[in-house]
Amino acid sequence: MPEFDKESLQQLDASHHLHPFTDPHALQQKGTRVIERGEGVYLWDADGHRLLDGMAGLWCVNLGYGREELIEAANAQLRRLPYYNLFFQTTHPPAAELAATLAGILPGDMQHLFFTGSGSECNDTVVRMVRHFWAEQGQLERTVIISRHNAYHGSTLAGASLGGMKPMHSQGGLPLPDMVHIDQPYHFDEGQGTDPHAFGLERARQLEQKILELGPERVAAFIGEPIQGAGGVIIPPDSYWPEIQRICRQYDILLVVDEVICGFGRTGHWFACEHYGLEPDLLCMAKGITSGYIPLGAVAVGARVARGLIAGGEFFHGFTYSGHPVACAVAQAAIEVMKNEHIVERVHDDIGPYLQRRWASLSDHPLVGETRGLGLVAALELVADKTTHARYPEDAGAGLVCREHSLNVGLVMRAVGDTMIISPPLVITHKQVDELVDKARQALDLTLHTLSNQQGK
Ligand code: PXG
Repeated sequence: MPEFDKESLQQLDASHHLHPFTDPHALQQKGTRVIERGEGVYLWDADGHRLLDGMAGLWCVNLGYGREELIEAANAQLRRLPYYNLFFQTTHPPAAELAATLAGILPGDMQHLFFTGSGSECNDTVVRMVRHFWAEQGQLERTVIISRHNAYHGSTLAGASLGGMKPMHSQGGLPLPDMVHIDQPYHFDEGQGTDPHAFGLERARQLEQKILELGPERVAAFIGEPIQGAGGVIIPPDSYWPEIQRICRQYDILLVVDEVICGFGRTGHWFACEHYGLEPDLLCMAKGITSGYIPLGAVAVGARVARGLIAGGEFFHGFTYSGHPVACAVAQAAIEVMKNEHIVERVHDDIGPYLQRRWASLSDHPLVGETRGLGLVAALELVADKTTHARYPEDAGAGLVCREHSLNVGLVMRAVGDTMIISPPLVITHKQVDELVDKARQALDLTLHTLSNQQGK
């Protein structure tokens, strides 16, 4: 049992801790859930309840909890060199070796890495990098970055601005100048009744319209998550990404893919741009790079931009913890485990298709309007009417009701509005997938019951 008293811990937390993305009033009323330990794909809370972690922490604990290889790598590096910086013509073995390892698994011509501490820092780095790149090419006007509504690119000023989350923009006067948004390729919510292929093309061609509206000479880059994660696991129609790539090439706009969630095996490839056949100029990664055990991010830079940056002299940018040796050592160990255990192949050929087949079986449930997924990420849409796909009224809070029931039956499943999403550790077994899907169905049954009672009142 835990070596702390749950109530006093909650009290300390309530008195002193400001939580990320949390309504403090709701938190005060309900109290915090205290997560105490993890093993494999399971978590235990302070009351001893076991939860199947269907979200791999926050889309990151891809190798599950308690991996000795990662813990040992951190310990060994902490003893040898717990910190040194990479500024002023210095390097250390973990950073140099990890850069080379990443260059070996990255697709296309991405052979250079810039290390950061998080996904948000990656996206801030991208903004500074692409503007610096174009300035060095003599194209000082190319400063605009085009993104999508409902994208998530982090919480720093540039990350939140590139992101397309309206509630985030409404706090603090965002987005920053020269960051603009086009519509997302969310067929279920925004393309009902249309052909998905045509819808994908229409959404991609909004990029072309925006470029022409702004003037191609003003546009530096387009950024997108291959699959939008925090926005609700939005998987674009197959026509979408090739058209985006075509438009970027035609107007000489840099293509940036944010693989903070999709990278490191989530979709059955090292990086999801391989699934979509994309050849990005820049690629952001974080989360799964260390399996979430310790913070680390990296921006991979393709040959053209790398050449420009190297020719451009000093880039006045960097973080104290860029390429932190302990984080790099853990990432190296995580990648080794992934290679030794053929995790990417397993997601592609075995456990990914199995999860998708089992997840799709939920589509017969009266509450489910659609199931979708790829590899080990999946979503389902909660609807009031299976035929028309009409949603429940917003104040019914269907997604939150379902999330609550899911936790109560022992499954961490997240709600984005009325979309339920999962992104379990990549090491999940077939039996655990069965458990996940069974628990999701129980949660759906209980949700239907709650919502029917609510409506009856
Ligand atoms: N890009 C993407 C695609 C992300 O998903 C970030 C950047 C920012 O990474 P950092 O490491 O700075 O958090 C993310 C982060 C959610 C949720 O509610 C998702 C993220 C973060 C917090 C909450 O699903 N993704």
